[in-house]
Amino acid sequence: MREGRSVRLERSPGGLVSALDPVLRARGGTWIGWSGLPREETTADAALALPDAPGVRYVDVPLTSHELSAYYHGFSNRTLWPLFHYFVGRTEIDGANWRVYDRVNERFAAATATALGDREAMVWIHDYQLLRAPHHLRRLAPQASLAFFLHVPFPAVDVYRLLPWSRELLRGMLASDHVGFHIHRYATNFLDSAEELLGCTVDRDRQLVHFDGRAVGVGIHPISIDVDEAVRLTAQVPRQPNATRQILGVDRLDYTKGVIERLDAIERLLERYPSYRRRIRFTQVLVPSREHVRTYAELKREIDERVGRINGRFSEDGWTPIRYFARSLDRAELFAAYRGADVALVTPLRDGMNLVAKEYVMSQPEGDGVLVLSELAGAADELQEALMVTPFDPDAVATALHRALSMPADERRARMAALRAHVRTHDVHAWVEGFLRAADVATQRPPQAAEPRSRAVRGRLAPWLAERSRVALLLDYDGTLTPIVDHPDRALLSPETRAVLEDARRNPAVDLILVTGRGLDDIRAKVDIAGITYVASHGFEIAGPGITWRHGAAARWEAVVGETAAELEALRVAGALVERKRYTVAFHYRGVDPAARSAARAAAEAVLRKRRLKVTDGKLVAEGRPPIAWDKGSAVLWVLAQRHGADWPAHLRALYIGDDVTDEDAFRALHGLGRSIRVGDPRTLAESAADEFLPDPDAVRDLLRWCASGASSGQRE
Ligand code: GDG
Repeated sequence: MREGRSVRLERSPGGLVSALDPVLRARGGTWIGWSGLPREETTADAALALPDAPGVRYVDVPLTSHELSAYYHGFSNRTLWPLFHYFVGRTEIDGANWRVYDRVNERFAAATATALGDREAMVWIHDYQLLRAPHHLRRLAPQASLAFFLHVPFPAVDVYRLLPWSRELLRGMLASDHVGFHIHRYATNFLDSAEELLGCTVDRDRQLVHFDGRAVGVGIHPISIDVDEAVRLTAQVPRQPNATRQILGVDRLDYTKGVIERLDAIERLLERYPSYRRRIRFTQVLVPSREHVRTYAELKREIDERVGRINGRFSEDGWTPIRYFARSLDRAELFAAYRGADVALVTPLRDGMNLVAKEYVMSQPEGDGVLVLSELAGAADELQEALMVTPFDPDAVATALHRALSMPADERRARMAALRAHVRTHDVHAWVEGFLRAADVATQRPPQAAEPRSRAVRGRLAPWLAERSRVALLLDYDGTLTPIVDHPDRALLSPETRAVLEDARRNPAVDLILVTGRGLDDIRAKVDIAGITYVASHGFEIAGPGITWRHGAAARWEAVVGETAAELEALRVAGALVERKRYTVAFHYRGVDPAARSAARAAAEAVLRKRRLKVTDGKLVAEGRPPIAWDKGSAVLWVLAQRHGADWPAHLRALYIGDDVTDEDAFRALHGLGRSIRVGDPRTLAESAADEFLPDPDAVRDLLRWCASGASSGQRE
């Protein structure tokens, strides 16, 4: 809340805050979030505190209005929210919003890393606005244990995969040690997605996903309410018998909550059962929410009109069927409304959990109220004694309402007693404890070694490889077959890797192709194994059995490249190394003092650009190459067609392994045609088109040994 230009803390409505606030107060901790106001309108306060919660620190992550609109109103609320609730038609796809979302998630992770320092604390990340935060935080604070809870549904894989960024978001969540959902169905959907979209090995008995060398726990933790608060607030309300039977709906303004459909059901009830006229009243509390999103303003207008129309149609002297509060009530007023309701109508079209249903149950100590509940709310899994309805059908809801209003007292009390017993023993404290216990177990699980990682990749590749009799292994050199070292001359094959390559070379079912940014003479001298094909100089020169080829246009740049190399050398940057190749020139700044690296890189880039060379960044190397639309991807497709015919995919599998951004061109070119593996840690890579990941050159060698030995016989694991 604004107070002048500073921020005053205020409790906001909504399930999450209602659930966590009491817990954080009881245990102490730091709450990291956004204040609710754009950065431009506030002065920054490092950490805030509430007078009645001295043990809790609140850290504000400021967001500009642009970020707010792209990250929060945009990607969170117009992309993820509708899709996760199965409103596919309302889902907006906008790459710019996605990029801001990821960046803001990174900022939340950075603020968390700062708050953590080097403490090994647990970080509990909440909800769909922060799906990428675990990914960034694992990199920034590797010592922390990360737990994630999703408050909304996780949709079925066929819906989830409509998102162009489904894989990045999954990787984001899987960077956690433990991921929690409200109900079994969401957890199953998540496991299905990890398996299908990322090819993860999933252990369904133990609810584990093997990802990135770790086993990520997946748990079912249905959120609940502060039962003590509910009991206390209920006790403050005197019980008054109602002359008019009261029906109540309480929702945040949202199309997922089914308010329009609910109003239709009320109308249907009054049409079909005229005897209820003058005898019932429906009260709808609608808490304002997301008013900046256009569709919410439209929904509000539609609800206003619908209430007006129904009241206009049925009102009689001294009686209107619908009472409507389009505002937030305070907690006491809210519980007074619950307490006085004979029927609670909780009919979301889709809802992660729905806490209103549980609050209503705890407001009925005499057990006389009836809960009508949508079977599409997560709460339906637990609150099975409610009257279940399918919320899209106003007739069915009207029928259920009639049944609720005419239900005998014995049935009402039996149902309510069972519901109350469940909620009383499954309150928010039980939720937090259950979640934290599961997260602790997940954190203590030992990490998996690199060897099983290559085994998992092998397991996924085996059936695919088995479908063809031959395989082309397309291998990058530096960082893939050899570790990255200080000087390119010192990057040599280990005897083990050399032996594996020689074995592969001898296997007639394997075609070995090396793909490198190095010049042809250089790579040939380093590898020196007869019968290998070399795609050198980023594809500008290719040679091997039966092929000697150079890119014609590239040859015309040789002189420019030479002059550029001389100019880079003339910069005389201490510690830098200029590697002059035939068609490209590389400026290595690994040896430069870290503080001076970015200036050194900028100076080199300026020279390269002046010469009109295309600049690509590798691992502490900036490379200039001719501005020709030809890269490792185009070269690889060309060489495969040369060696195996234009129809090569019909009889050959192509497997590309690389570690660098320039390899991404090949990953993209081969996408769907072959498979690709990127060497590195997917948590620290911005984006990759690779199908699989391996941690380091040792794991690559391990995989190659398996390919080299089994390819001809087809006897793979
Ligand atoms: C998300 C998921 C999931 C309501 N009106 C007032 C008011 N409230 C409080 C209620 C309740 C909370 O807001 C609403 O919780 P819900 O669970 O119904 O819904 P979402 O806000 O959509 O929350 C949901 C939840 O996260 C928790 O995981 O259940 O599925 O969508 O606690 O009491 N509070 C006050 N005045 C009101 O007028 N003070």
